[in-house]
Amino acid sequence: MPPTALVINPWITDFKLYDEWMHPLGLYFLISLLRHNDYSVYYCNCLTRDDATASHSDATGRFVSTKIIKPSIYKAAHRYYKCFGMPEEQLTAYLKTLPGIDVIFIGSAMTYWLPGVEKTIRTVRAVFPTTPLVVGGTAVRLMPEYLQRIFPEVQIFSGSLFNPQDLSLSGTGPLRQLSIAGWTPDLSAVFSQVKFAGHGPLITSFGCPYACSYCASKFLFKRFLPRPQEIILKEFDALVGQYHVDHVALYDDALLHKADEHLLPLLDNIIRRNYKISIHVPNGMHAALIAPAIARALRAAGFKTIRLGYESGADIHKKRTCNKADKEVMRAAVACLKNAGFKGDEIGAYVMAGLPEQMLSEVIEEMDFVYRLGVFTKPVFFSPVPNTPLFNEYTQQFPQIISDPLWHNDTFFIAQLPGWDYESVQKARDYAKLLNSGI
Ligand code: B12
Ligand code: SF4
Repeated sequence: MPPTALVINPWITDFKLYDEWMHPLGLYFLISLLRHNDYSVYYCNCLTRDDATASHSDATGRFVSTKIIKPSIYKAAHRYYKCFGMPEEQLTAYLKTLPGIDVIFIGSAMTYWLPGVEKTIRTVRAVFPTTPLVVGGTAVRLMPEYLQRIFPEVQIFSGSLFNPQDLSLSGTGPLRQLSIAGWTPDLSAVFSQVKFAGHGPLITSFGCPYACSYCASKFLFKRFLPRPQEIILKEFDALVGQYHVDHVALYDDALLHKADEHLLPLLDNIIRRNYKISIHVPNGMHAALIAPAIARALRAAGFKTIRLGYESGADIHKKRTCNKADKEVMRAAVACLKNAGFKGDEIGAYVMAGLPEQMLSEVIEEMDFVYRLGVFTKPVFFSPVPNTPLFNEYTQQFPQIISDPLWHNDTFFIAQLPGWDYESVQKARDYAKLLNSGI
């Protein structure tokens, strides 16, 4: 009998959550590795979509959710706090249908969603009290000690599956027995276990050569690593051809890095396939790397959502971040995209709020600038991410961020900064909405 594993995408606890092409990509790689090691895998996605809310134009939508008690530190926020995903009884009932399970794996994403992981572990433990349980993913990589303190018997995996050393150093538990020898991290076969809500994920590279002060990319992936083209295309063909996904989201940190060697040849192949699908890039792209040939290829390949990482054009903040894009660079990038045929409402620029000493008036100015470019303004409220320089800087002012992941919540943290409160955050949100209605 092959060993059996249960892989769970946990609940998310937050004020808001919208399914803009969300997938637990790390768990898909884990399933691929488990299958390579002859495991028979059960996959449970707690994040059930509310089908009635699906958008026909881009397959985004809401998740099923339940209002829950707000943690006391959030009491000043006049918003509901929710648990996103299937009701607890549904998960328990599902778990009870399973045969003997040898090992359980649970993922994690944002650090401030860790209470959702905690709730998932408790629910799973009520049905499987002694089965070995491993938790991995971005949040535990960034903050391994938080769950370990609550669940000393759970194995916390703070490494990468692609690194054999991380697996071999992971104690004596089930991970140590997994072998990556001969493993091709190819998700096309794993997709048979995914229930798609009209959209699918694709990642063409890991890591990023830049080092923005607010971003953990360098900590999570030491260097930029493109994936083999034939595997990406195999996954793309599976998503579109086999699973009839009309919307594909790209998860790369640095999609345009070395585009001549990597993205452009890939897009050539995608264009040749002539699929009638839309491609979305929810992460900010590097505006400085948008060139006419790239913009034309993105257009021809069916890209419909383009996001540019602008953050702030103000000198004081540019120096403190990584000077990704100034106003001139943004103007040139938007002109290039528009010349290639993109409309203003297909392009968005991320404007960051919550940088040290930044005031609402500056954020409003940045938004006005983006509006004048004729593209959507996408405000991003700073989330302090462990193992980043800006996180370290903020620990002087807010030592709580070291041990309490709830402090990292993008809705909460900014309201604690001098000059900001929940009202000013709402003003920024409303202002962006107003500007966007004119695009
Ligand atoms: C794609 C992405 C998004 C996407 C979608 C994410 C999704 N899952 O659906 C979008 C654009 C929606 C997004 C949004 C945001 N994001 Co984001 N995002 C990412 C990004 C670039 C990649 C994540 C990913 O899929 N990587 C690829 C997979 C393969 O890697 P992985 O999950 O780590 O998995 C590996 C291992 O961890 C392991 N593994 C994974 N799971 C498990 C489980 C087990 C059991 C085991 C053993 C192993 C294992 O296996 C994999 C291979 O080694 C990361 C940065 C990064 N480089 O990781 C930021 C990142 C996670 N995001 C971040 C932030 C700040 C945000 C936003 C808050 C930004 C904002 N202020 O608006 C929003 C909020 C999201 C929301 N919905 O409210 C932060 C984290 C913040 C935090 N405090 O935790 C990150 C780290 C970027 C950063 N700034 O440093 N994001
Ligand atoms: S914010 Fe973007 S450009 Fe900066 S380090 Fe992170 S992934 Fe790279």
